[in-house]
Amino acid sequence: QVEERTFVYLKPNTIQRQLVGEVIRRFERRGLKIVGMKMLWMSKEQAVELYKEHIGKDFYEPLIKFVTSGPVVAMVLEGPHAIELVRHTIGNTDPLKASGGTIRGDYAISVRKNIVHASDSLESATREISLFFKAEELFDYPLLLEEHF
Ligand code: YYY
Ligand code: MG
Repeated sequence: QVEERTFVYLKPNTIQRQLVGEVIRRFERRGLKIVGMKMLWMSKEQAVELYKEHIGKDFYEPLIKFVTSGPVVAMVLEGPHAIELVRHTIGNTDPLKASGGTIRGDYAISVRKNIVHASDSLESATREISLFFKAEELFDYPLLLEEHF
């Protein structure tokens, strides 16, 4: 089992739509461990750094404006193959392509406001976690139910 950590944040519309509990519940039900979590209002600088791979694309400016438009809930999730597992759990970027049963497939109607972000590789997970969390904000603890998953 490859234990991994991945970066996830619930986008501003998820807080506005009061879906925070719904979304976190799905990650918990999957068996993922929350090792860090906080509410924050992303600065323009943080958003630009997070989405630097998309600079210049047509959706880039509205994306930066949207993700800095209100508070978000950021977390680090841990588990076996957490990076890929979380990407499967959230579903396709485009809600039109996201299957029912995935978070985006069940709650999103627009690509930009697609509820949640998750790292897409080990490299991006490492980079994104360190962008938003200090080492002392992440916690190592046993999940007592781990043996049952
Ligand atoms: O990693 P993921 O969030 O699934 O998609 P990316 O291709 O990295 O795009 C980041 C972000 O940009 C996406 O969650 C919504 C927004 N976006 C958009 O508004 N329009 C697109 N055509 C593609 C992406
Ligand atoms: Mg991405």
